[in-house]
Amino acid sequence: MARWRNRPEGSNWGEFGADDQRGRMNLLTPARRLAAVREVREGIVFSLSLPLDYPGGPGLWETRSPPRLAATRFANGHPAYPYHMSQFAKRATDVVCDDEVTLCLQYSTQWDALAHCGSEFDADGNGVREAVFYNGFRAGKDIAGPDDPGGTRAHALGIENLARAGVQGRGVLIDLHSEYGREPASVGYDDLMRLMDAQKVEVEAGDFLCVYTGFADLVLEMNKQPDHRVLYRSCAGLAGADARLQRWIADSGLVALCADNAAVESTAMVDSGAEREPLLPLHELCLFKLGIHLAELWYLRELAQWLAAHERNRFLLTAPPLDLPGAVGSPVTPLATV
Ligand code: UVW
Repeated sequence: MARWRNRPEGSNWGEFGADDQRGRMNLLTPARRLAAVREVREGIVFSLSLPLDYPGGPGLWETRSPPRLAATRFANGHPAYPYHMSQFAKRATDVVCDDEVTLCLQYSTQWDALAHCGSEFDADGNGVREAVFYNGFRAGKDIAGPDDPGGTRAHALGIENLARAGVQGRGVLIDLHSEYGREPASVGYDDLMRLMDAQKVEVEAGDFLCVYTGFADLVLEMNKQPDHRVLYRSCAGLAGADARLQRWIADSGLVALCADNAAVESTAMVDSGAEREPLLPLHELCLFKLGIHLAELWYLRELAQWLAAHERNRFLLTAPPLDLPGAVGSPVTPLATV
């Protein structure tokens, strides 16, 4: 049975197949990967991750807390940290440590899976809005919460779909920090096009657009004592509610938007006068309507500086998430090779 009768206006549901769970990653073809590899000229690599215990303290979203490491334990409760192999084989000299982590998957440098954000939308055309995700997958059944049968798990649209798509392609960097510094700015279509023109940035189908705002640099400077009031009034974000920006994202063929800020888009809610509307319109457009993955809190400063100094803005990006079936996000250690 079809999963939906109505699809949201401006969405591409069904266009990559009725059961598609990869979204725009379908545009990341072998030809696009070869084009990405051709951007490697120096063999210099940049790690685009923050240490995963940043920002430090309570996360930028209330529900996210820093990673907690602990020793794994034997059945008798003894910690395996360190354990002397001589306990098992008298002559052995090995000393081994084993640990585990409680990790909020979107606390720090991360990918959002398509299961991360859906919307209240009447997909079955019965006049009632239900919680639904990209390509019509349903909350409660396909994306199950703690009170649903079997417990919390994205049975569809989980991060494993991105991991298995092979996240390696051409990154293209736009530098908003050079224009706005740390002033809060909501960057709409006109400003983005002006800056892309000035920086000679061209985005083609299959590209990963990386947005450098300086936000993660500020996070690092706060040295694990993040001042949320300052952070939420600093640096640029995309103006997610700008209809022309939305159209450009839809038409550009980009496969992902990756930023060094907390949400890619600016988080001040825009009131259009509609009775109901999304708080995060770019999340709605990308994750829910178009199957475009979002990535946040990447560390882009050194890459941005190197690219600017060499009058370049393209590179090979390698950024697979964890293949953790059923998760709605993942930490990532992206690499840019120039
Ligand atoms: C939310 O949208 C709540 O989180 P993120 O910006 O990490 O995707």
